[in-house]
Amino acid sequence: MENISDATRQFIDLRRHMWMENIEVDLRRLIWQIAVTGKYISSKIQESNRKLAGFENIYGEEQLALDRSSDEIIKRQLEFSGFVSHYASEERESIIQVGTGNEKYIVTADPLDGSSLVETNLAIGTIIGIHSESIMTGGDKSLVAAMYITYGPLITMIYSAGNGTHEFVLNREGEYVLSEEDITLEERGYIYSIGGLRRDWTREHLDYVRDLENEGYKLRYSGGFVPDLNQILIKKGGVFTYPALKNNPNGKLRLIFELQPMAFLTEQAGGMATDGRRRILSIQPETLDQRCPIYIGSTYEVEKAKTFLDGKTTTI
Ligand code: AFP
Repeated sequence: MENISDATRQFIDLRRHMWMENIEVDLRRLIWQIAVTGKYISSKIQESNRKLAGFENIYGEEQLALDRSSDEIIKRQLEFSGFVSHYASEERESIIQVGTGNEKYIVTADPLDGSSLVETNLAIGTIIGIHSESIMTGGDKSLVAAMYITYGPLITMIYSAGNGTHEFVLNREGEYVLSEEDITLEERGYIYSIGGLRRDWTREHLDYVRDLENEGYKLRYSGGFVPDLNQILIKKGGVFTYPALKNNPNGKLRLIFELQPMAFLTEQAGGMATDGRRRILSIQPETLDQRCPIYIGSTYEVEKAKTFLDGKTTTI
């Protein structure tokens, strides 16, 4: 969309922006319906008690009541959507039918990523993928849109339907208004956000991190994928990585629920997302809960990782 003045920009809400972007009407409505769940989930976070729910999610992790209630909020919204046939959630063992089964879209969600941070009052988020076909075919084939909602000092929502990545902020009136259009990463940045324990890193990854440190990169890591990547998008550069570990070659983050949507948004912002070698969106999932190493952010840092992981570059 042609450059718009800041004065005009603040009056462009999410629905108007998607209309101006000529996004297909059912997809516009679905993105808006999902964005609205951010308000309900935010209310849950505000009122949440600090007790654990006492039940486990399918990965055997103790989960907060918030994970479950956030998942239920999204599921209920999708059941009444009219555009969604199936829903797959990080909090559920299998994909579930939420419509008649003939609707246009399949939605994936990490309903509340970083929920272990709630008690520390750090920012957390919801990650959404919107697919037009089976979610087991790979992001390049199935993903038509992606979004995340960040619950921080402000509630912000970033979406892409394949024509750039755009940020909205939830205002006092409860409307998502455009705050940044066509987010575009620089070729490189100066932030690195690195997960996993140093002692568990491979030699190649350790050499990569040391090289970034020698170049003066600043460490920014909160333990929440959504705010940690959001910082890189909003600061226009840098890299987030949760690598393959010595004792866990697939790392920690989930390909379908976390990495595919974030890779879609980052590529739409001119960045890259790989497992160290392959584009995330080119990887065909083998299982619903498949984990995958991730290097995501501006091109310089992600391409640099590949040279280290291929053993072509080392720090002597
Ligand atoms: P939780 O959802 O269990 O808090 O995990 C958050 C997360 O999946 C992702 O958001 C972070 O980037 C990553 O785990 C942090 O993992 P570490 O705690 O091992 O650093």
